[in-house]
Formats: sequence, structure tokens, C-alpha cells
Amino acid sequence: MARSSAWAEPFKIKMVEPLTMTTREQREKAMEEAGYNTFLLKSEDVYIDLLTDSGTSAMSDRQWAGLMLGDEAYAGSRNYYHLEDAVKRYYGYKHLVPTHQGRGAENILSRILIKPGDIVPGNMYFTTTKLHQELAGGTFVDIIIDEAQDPRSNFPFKGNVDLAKLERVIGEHGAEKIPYVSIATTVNMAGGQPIALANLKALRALTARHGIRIIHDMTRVAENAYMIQQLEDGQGGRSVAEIVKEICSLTDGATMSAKKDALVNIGGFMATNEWEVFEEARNMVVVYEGLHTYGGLAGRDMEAMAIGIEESVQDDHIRARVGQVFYLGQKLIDLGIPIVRPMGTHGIFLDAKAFLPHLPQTSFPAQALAAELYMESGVRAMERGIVSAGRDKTTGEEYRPELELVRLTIPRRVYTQAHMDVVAQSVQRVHERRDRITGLRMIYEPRYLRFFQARFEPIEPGAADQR
Ligand code: P61
Repeated sequence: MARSSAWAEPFKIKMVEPLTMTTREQREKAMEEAGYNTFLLKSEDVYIDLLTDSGTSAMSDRQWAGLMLGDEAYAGSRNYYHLEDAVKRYYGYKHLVPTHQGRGAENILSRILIKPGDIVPGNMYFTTTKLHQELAGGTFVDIIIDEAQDPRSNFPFKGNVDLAKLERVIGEHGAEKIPYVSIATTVNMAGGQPIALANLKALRALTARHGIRIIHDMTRVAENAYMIQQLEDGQGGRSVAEIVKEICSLTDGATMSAKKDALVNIGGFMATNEWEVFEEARNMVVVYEGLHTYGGLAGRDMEAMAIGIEESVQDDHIRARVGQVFYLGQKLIDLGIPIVRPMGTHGIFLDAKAFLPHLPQTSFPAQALAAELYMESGVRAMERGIVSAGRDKTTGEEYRPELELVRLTIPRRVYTQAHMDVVAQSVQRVHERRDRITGLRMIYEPRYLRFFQARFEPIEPGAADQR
């Protein structure tokens, strides 16, 4: 049971951006032109945009004011030092290297820590994180608990690591082949699921025995901390800020996409407690991002990030943020729509296998469902299934992930409860005519992160390849 129920937004709205409504005919045309891939739609053809919570949140008046305080010096910008202070104060990491966004940090960190042939265990893959691990010569191994693969399991901490799985990986490959364990708070691909503090502590103890680092993908750490506060024994009396800091203290370094939790439209960083890793990262950032005091960002971006970090760990903010997501989730549950349980903190994930049981995974049910939802109402969602999982880097075989999901991702501080009602109604309408939805065929497949730019065409009803 959640400890707090009231979640009214702790802000009022000062500026609005009009939305565009379209007709069904216009949307069908737009979807066809986009190759049935919601990433390829033009934003002006979208009504309610739940593609992602990345870079799509609304900044506060303090953040906008911060933009005006940008110190656009090439070197040593005052905003860099503000950001460094915020990272130390709220997350506790010693050294900071700003980057243009999360994957910039992943690139640098993977190149520094991973050698060809290394193994990187983690609590489920994330697309960009795993790709950078592979490009550096590593192999990702999933050590998340089995419950994470089951959309119906109500286990509250599906982001937990299965320590026995990790022990087996260490036994098989040896600790010297494992540069770090990669831990995400929360786990995006599992449906926005948190890891428990107790599990992270046990992981810390185990990795310490073997001299293995923990690297923290802290993209949604405040949301994870909120779930710990709400659900974990003994944590209810603590603030989200305290829990965030403790999570970080159990790890050795981090990569951050500040476009999520930290409430900015662009930005990220790499942080570490190790001086040698920091030195190497400062060497590398100048090759790939920019000088070590701006890392591809403008001074104003760093200022907005420093302020956003502080806002992101406030209890009233995070309660309202997650409260809104759960509001949508509960509506869908009440309508009998199959969603991943428990509800995620940054979005609600439709279980496309259960929604469209007549479609085989080879006809891309989640991709097809996201396309249908857009054509129904102009709500844009994202596929998180077989298309996102891509191919095995050595065999070239397509992965067949257990989870075949459509993510309805909620930007922070952007939409209202009425928008959530419209979304729920749109999903319901698609659900009512689900039997008539046919799958898709992929007609263009890019080499890296194929889901972003792949193109599809509908399989005609009754066609032979509806295997
Ligand atoms: C998202 F379809 N996430 O959820 P960057 N770690 C984690 C993320 O969620 C994340 C990054 C690292 C996005 C954007 C996105 O397959 C996709 O700042 C837990 O985006 O470089 C990003 O951070 C990378 C969407 C990324 C995707 C990859 O919508």
C-alpha cells in the first residue's frame, strides 16, 4: 500500500503551449508516411505526446530565470561550478564531467572501464547503455530477478538484482573480467521498476568482496527513491533526498541523463569517486563532447540542470509526478487493460502480448499497437519489445524479449489529469477493436538502435505471414 495518496501538483501553470488536434484521416496519412514508427512522426501531428519523458518536462520559473544567468565562457563557466555543487550536495559523487546527454556519458565511461572480452552484468539492458558497452568490446549479461520478466508479477521491487545470478557470472568468468556491475534506478525496460535499498546494500557487500565496482545509471533515481520511501520497510520516515543520497553512496560512479529526473530539456553527466577514472574522463570528454567544464552544454543548460536537480528530489514534486502516472495506470486497470504490474514511475506500460494475443512476436505487436493508438486519437507512445531489443551482436539473430510493451511515458509537469482521462479512453477504444488489429512487417532496418528509424508496413488481414 502506498503511504501517501494526495498528489495535487505543487505548482500552478504560468505559460501554456497550444496542442494540435487532427482528424483520423490526417493521422492515418501521417502514420503511413512515418513508416508506422512513432519516432518518425512530426511532433506537430501529435496531440498528446507520451513518446518519452526525456527532455520533454516543463522547467520551473526558477530554471527559466537560471537560463538568463548563463555564463557562456569557453572555460570555467560559473554554471559548471553550480552544477558541481548540486551533484556533490544531492548525489554525493566526488568528481563530475558534464556531457550533452546520457549516452555521451555512457560512451566515455564504457571506453574507460571496459576492455574487449569483458563482461558487464546489469539489472536489465538499456538500449544505449548496452550498445556503448558492446562498442567498447564488452558483453552485457542480465542479472535482474526473474519477476522482472513477468508483466503480471506484483513484486514491488522488480528492479532487484538476483545475487545468485551474479555469483554465477563471477564464478564463470572471474571478477577480473567484470569491470563493473551496471545498476539502473529505476529499470526502464522492465516497465519503470525500482530496486530496493536492501538489495542494493546486499549487492554492494557482494561486489566489495570481489573488488568489483557498481556503476549507477541514475537517470530516474529520485523516482526510485520515492518508491523505496513508499514501500520499503523502515524507509517511510525518510525524505526522498536522503534516500537518493544513500543510493548514490552505495555506488562508485554514475551516468546520468538529466533530461528525465533532473527536469531539463538537454544535458547529462558522468560522475565518479575515483580520481584516475575522472582524469581519464577529462581527457576523453574533450575528444567527444567539449571542454571538461561544459561537456557539450551551454552555460545556461548547466544552470538549469543544477536547479532541476534540487527540484527533482523534493518530496512534494516527486509525489505529484508519480501520483499522476499512477492515476493513469489505475484508470487503465479499472478498464481491464493489460498493463505491467506494479505500475512504473515514469510511465504505464501496456502488455502488448496480452493486448493482442492473436499476433506473433514476429509481426511486432507492440509496434502495431503504438501505431493504432496514434491513429485512434493522436496519442503518441513508444514500442519497447522485439524492435527495441534488436539483434545479438555476434550471431545477428533477433532477440525475442519476454516483455513486448508499449510505453505511455508521462513528461513531468506538462499534462493534466484531463489529458490522462483522454489517454485512458483512447486506449480503451483500441482495446475494444483489438481483434481487428493486424501486425506489421519491417521494410527498413537500420544498423544501430534500429527502433529509432526502422520503417514498417501493415500486414493485410489474413495474409500468410501472420505466423
Ligand atoms: C527514454 F527509445 N531514455 O526513456 P540520453 N539510461 C536510461 C535512459 O532511460 C536513457 C539513457 C540512459 C530515453 C531516451 C531514449 O532506446 C531509447 O540522454 C535509463 O537519451 O542519451 C534514455 O540517455 C540515455 C529513448 C533513449 C529510446 C534510448 O525515452
